[in-house]
Amino acid sequence: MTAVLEAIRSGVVDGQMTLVVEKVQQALDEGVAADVILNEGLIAAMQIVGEGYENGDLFVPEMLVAARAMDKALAILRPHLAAQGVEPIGRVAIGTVKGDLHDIGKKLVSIMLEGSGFEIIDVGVDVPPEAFIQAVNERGAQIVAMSALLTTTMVNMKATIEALEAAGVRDRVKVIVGGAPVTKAYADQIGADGYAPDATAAARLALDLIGASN
Ligand code: B1M
Repeated sequence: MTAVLEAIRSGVVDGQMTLVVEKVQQALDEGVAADVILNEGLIAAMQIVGEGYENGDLFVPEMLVAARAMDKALAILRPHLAAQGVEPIGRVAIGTVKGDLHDIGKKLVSIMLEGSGFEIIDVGVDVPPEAFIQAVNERGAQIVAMSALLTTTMVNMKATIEALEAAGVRDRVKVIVGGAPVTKAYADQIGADGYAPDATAAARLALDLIGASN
């Protein structure tokens, strides 16, 4: 691995946003391909961060600063990736369900999904079922990803799945759910296709569901 890619990778792991932005620009100026920067720099870094979080070596604040650094780097890379014709491996509509305004976990999940190669349609917070249906029908989402942080709003995951069924699009999408009060048992009970306890696991689950995991 070249020095600049190593600097990007360790910079993201350490959450050094300014350094990462600088190094991503330097790598582009040196002619490193955007997809190489994405895969060997950013995605590799988020894998290290995700593993650290799962092992208990890193905590949410570290994940958030790493995610913020990755987010800034992706903003620089996005047009270059598009120009290179790097096709997304799938399209995910992600939102926090109706009545719920918490968005930090959703943002982390989005970044891990984007880092894994998915195109993200962020439908926001306090999202009614119709907005998820619209993202499937009009924007071709193959995965519907719902986040809920409140015991009072997680029921809206079930309502959204029912609405997807009523709209005749349930068979066309995989539904994944997560958030602090959500459990695997609850996901099974409401007929979701999968549950993930954290952002790293959500990205792995999405890859598995579309048959793209290695
Ligand atoms: Co609120 N809040 N909050 N809050 N808030 C909680 C969730 C709460 C547990 C605090 C507490 O009482 N201890 C509690 C919920 C109790 C319950 O229902 N079980 C609570 C409450 C009660 C409320 C209000 C009702 C308070 C009030 O107004 N009386 C209110 C509700 C507003 C609303 O949504 N309608 C409210 C408001 C807020 C703020 C706006 C102030 C703020 C949110 C700001 C924002 O998001 N922009 C806020 C915050 C910050 C929290 C806590 C402190 C932190 C949440 C967070 O961001 N965690 C939270 C207490 C806590 O969790 N310790 C709390 C960090 C984030 C990275 O974790 O979101 O869990 P998390 O995401 C994780 C996983 O859950 C998972 O991956 C993420 C990272 O790995 N995950 C998924 C999340 N979504 C996923 C989707 C997936 C897969 C995995 O697949 C699709």
